[in-house]
Amino acid sequence: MPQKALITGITGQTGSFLAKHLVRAGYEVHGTTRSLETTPWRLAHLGIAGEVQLHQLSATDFREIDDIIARKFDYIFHLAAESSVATSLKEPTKTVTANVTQTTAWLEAVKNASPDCRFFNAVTSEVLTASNRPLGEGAPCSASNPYAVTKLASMNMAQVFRESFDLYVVNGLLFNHESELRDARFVTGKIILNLCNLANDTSAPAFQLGNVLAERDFSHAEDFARGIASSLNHETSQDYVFASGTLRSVKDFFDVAASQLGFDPNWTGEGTDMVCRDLKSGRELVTINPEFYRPIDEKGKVGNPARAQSHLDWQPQITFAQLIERMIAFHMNKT
Ligand code: F7E
Repeated sequence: MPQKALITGITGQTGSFLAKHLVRAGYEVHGTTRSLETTPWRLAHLGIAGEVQLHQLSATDFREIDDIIARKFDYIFHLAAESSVATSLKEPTKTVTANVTQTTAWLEAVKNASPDCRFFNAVTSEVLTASNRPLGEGAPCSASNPYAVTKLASMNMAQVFRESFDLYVVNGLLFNHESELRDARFVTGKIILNLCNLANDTSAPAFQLGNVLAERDFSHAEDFARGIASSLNHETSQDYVFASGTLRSVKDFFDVAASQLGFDPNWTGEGTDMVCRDLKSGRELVTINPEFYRPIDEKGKVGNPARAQSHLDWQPQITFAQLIERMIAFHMNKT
């Protein structure tokens, strides 16, 4: 009998890579999605749309969870969430429902109906307090936006269920993970989409970014999918940080992408007057719009994935440059 896994949010970026990993490893893979009508384009792109069983689950009403969990899974990977910080600032109440209420509903269902099922909860580096040191699992926590507040609550809830009810529950503290399946709500997807347009269309106007000096610890989501899968196969359940261990600015990401596309990016000005031009053509590539700044954009944080490396034998395999190459290849082949 194959192992049965359920991925909530299977049609998202990380859910899709995880589904592919589990399908290839021989699992029977199920997933929840908000709508069965929209085409799961990421699953189709990865060639596994026909190999997973989808179940509809609303983002606000979780009564269907009892029916879904009655199918008895060995593993549940809970990835469904409102994952954009910018959206959480506009819709905090919806974000609480999607991220806190939904996680609690799943934990409660596991406890009541399927206590042997192993449960992974996707958390975020946003809950870790910035420090000059690389951040591991025991690092102090705090939150500076609604998304982080909800993820901190969801992590605490999962820990309470693990400790109070003896459940196998893992929180994954995921630093930024990007890929060719990233959409333009996130800065990497936005940069690649717009730079590819500029490369394909010499009359395309410059685009706008916010705080390009913000720093993040970027990885490829496919690397995280392998780690997430392994985290439910360890002897004991505990939390894991997944990260590359290297800090880069948004500007670094932009510069590498622009160079890979044949531009020669050159930045001038400061703050919101920063502009990047292509030195070869003199063309303006990007300007800054304060509208895309966050009320609080924390200092860069770098992750320490030592526990995942030693317990799960996990290592990221895709470099920063390869991540960007894959994103560009995907967009250039589409256009
Ligand atoms: O912002 C800056 C922005 O929205 C990255 C999610 O997966 O990782 C992700 O959250 C940085 C921020 O991702 C624009 O101010 C500049 O400093 O791509 P982002 P995020 O907020 O880091 C964490 C770990 C998660 O858990 C989340 O789910 O880029 N930035 N200019 C911009 N950001 C956006 N979106 N758009 C801009 O134009």
